[in-house]
Amino acid sequence: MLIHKMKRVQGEITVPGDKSISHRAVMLGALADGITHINGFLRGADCLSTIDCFRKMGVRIDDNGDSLTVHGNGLHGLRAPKVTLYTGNSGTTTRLLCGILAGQPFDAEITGDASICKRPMGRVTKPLSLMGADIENEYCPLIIHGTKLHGIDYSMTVASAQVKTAIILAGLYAEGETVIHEIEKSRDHTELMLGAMGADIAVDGLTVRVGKTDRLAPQDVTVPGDISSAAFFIVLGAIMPDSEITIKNVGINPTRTGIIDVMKAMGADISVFNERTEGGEPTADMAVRTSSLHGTEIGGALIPRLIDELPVIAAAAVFANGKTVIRDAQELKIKETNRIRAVVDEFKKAGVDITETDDGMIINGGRTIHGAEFSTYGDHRMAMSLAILAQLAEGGSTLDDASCVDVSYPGFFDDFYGLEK
Ligand code: SPQ
Repeated sequence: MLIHKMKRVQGEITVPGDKSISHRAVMLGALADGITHINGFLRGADCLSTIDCFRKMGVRIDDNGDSLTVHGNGLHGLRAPKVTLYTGNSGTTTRLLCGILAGQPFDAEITGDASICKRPMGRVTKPLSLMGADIENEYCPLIIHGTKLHGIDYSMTVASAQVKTAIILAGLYAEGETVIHEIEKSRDHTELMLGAMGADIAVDGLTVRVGKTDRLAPQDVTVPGDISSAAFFIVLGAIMPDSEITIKNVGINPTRTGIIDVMKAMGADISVFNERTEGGEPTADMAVRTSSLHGTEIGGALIPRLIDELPVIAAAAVFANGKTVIRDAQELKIKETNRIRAVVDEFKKAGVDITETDDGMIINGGRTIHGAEFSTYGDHRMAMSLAILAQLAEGGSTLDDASCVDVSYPGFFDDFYGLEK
């Protein structure tokens, strides 16, 4: 795909629903006693994989166009799937399903696409096995022999919401209390949703406690726009000349807003307004204007708050004066692709002064770059980040495969080019 270069961008957009919240709304709705209506659900390929897996376990899910209706079977109402559960490209579906399936009275097999089959599942299967789970393999296909579980006191070794959530979900079925200690605070959508549904769950700083739960009360969910999708427009609006973009209805859960903190630290002109709470999640509108950016340092507790935004933040750093250092981001190596290697290799093609490090990258920004023939590695976030990088490159650029944006943002290029003025 040829990337069209825009002169300036102006206007208002609404990004699709939050991917993490959409997954959780379907999963927890399926386990609730009764009906859950989900508004603003993300119809991206990953969330459609989640729907498909639960339908295969006997859960009725109706797509009404503007909303989704999940007819929950209750915590003990899932049925043994007759076929392998296929999770596509979705790490969230794969890992969270492990937590749910570990305590069921049936066996199930899970697998996904080529990228999923390379992503480590041991980070989830190991703590689950401490709870008594019986799971074959550390890479997909996983064979889960459902069994009785017991609570554990577990100190996490990685900052990961997927690992935390898998243990929490298994904890709903486990005898006794399950206690999880996080290294850094990761996204807490599961805890918020389960709390609202009456689960036995309590959060104290970095510690989450879950007790065996008999019943989840259905709660209608309004999914806010995904800040990980808004991130592309936050960076675009800041780097393009004579530009201003308003992004409506974006989730601003503090476990997700690292992108705003970092872009502001780099000098971006961003305002966040109309702050409100929708469906238990903080939500707001935001506006971003052409900005003069400078380099920054990103690491530590900030990383889980912006992990998925690092490729596009790297693009912002290319157009910022001075040096940007990203550290403590080794988790990027096990995403849809190795996002450290992919960013470094692709940005180098455009002449960016960028160096790969063990846990991140160093970018010397503010220099002229040129267009290139970019590879997306089938990674949605790489495709969208490269489309933004190419905007200020001299000459044309192409993407080898842009269709992967459908994983989290179907219609991305329509919204993107719709802002051209
Ligand atoms: O679902 P998947 O494929 O893992 O998606 C990604 C993404 O870029 O969309 C990561 F590749 O987001 C993860 C995120 O990185 C979604 C997620 C969640 O919903 O719980 C948590 C993060 O992963 P992790 O491993 O840090 O918990």
